[in-house]
Amino acid sequence: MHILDDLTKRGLINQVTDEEGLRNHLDKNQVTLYCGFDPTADSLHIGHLLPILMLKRFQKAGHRPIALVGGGTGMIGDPSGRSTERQLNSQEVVKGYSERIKDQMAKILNFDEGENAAVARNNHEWLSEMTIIDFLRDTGKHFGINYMLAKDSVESRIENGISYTEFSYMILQSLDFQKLYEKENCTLQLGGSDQWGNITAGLELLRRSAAGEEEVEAYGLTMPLITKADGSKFGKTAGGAIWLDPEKTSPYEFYQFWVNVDDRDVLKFLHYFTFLDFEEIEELRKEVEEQPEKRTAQKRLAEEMTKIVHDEKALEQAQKITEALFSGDIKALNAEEIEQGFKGVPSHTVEEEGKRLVDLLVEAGISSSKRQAREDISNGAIYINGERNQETSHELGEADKIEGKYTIIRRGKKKYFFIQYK
Ligand code: 545
Repeated sequence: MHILDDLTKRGLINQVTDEEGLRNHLDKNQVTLYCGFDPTADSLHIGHLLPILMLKRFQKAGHRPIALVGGGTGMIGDPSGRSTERQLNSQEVVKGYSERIKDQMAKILNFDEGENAAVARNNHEWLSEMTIIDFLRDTGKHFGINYMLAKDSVESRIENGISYTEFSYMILQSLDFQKLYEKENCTLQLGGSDQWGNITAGLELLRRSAAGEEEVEAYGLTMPLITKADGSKFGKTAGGAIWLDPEKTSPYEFYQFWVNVDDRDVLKFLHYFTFLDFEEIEELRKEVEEQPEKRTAQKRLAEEMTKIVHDEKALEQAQKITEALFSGDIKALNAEEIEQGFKGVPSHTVEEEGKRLVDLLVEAGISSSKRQAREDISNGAIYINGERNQETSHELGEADKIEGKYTIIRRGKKKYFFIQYK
């Protein structure tokens, strides 16, 4: 299937500057394409996955993706899709973020193999070298003020105010396209729908600066904004954003995010985010219709996503934690798995050795009083690392610690508490 037909069928195309032209162009050439990511945070989150996977889809189809980190543009700030001026970060902060983001992309894209290996670029390389005089004479001349004022990103900010800094941003992104077009023969830029204005500004610069000298063939393509059936924002949970960095969102939490996707969204997300073929997605559609309670489609989505962003091992671990939490068999987990699985549950630190269980239950807020604690224990409501303990005189010892570090107390069916030691 033609890559554009595949993308259309998956619902991944929002706008293309010239679909027929791009189709022919892709048929005739190994196309070099790019998408840019400004280092505005120390990690990408799942909202950035779609464009990275899009680059990968083109790579799988034989084309050559460039992942551009905006070490230069990240110093300026894109006004697109924002109602207020950005806070500027220092050069060191932007540099640190840039490296981390590049490493994250390298985990998903193939940077080192084959003739169409993905390429990493950082626009700090050329933007930082440019002089203000060259910028205004060679590039600024091609941008009419009326054209710039009519862009959504600027127009929507006129009332609340926009600095000259952010106003100039589209010219910098355009310069990148020009640079990559000239140096890397890059002829396609991708982005989310918020990037349409910047992408078309770049195409405009390519044409104007070439004026008459050559026929410029280059294209822009944007992806849709990800929406959810319940109207809430995609990728945000009560605990915040779902990050790609395993230190910020553990692979278990990441896996769980996808397992919990609404039935009404799961097919769309399978199309958007996975490389599963349409036949398999069709099978999963039947599962959602016939046996939604099994969550087969969600589990498949969670599996694919955890493998793509983390790895096979992280997936197995996430599944193991899920299983242990479901069956209550906490002893099956090691300390690191305990950390992943119980992040966010109420926690308590025990200061001294030989603590009595009754006292711990009260101190940790598990039972409301000593009397209640004794009752909970003798009633069989208290579990230590998944095993019921009905001994009211029990003292916590080494045998109750997982790898000498943690104890998981459960009260009733599923109220968990995380105990650490000093
Ligand atoms: C810079 C220089 C270029 C081309 C593009 C850029 C970046 C672009 C932009 N993109 C967004 C972004 O978000 C922060 C990511 C890292 C924490 O601002 N001007 O950098 C997002 N982008 C991916 C998609 C997007 C967009 O990285 O395009 O739509 C989100 O899905 O918002 O030469």
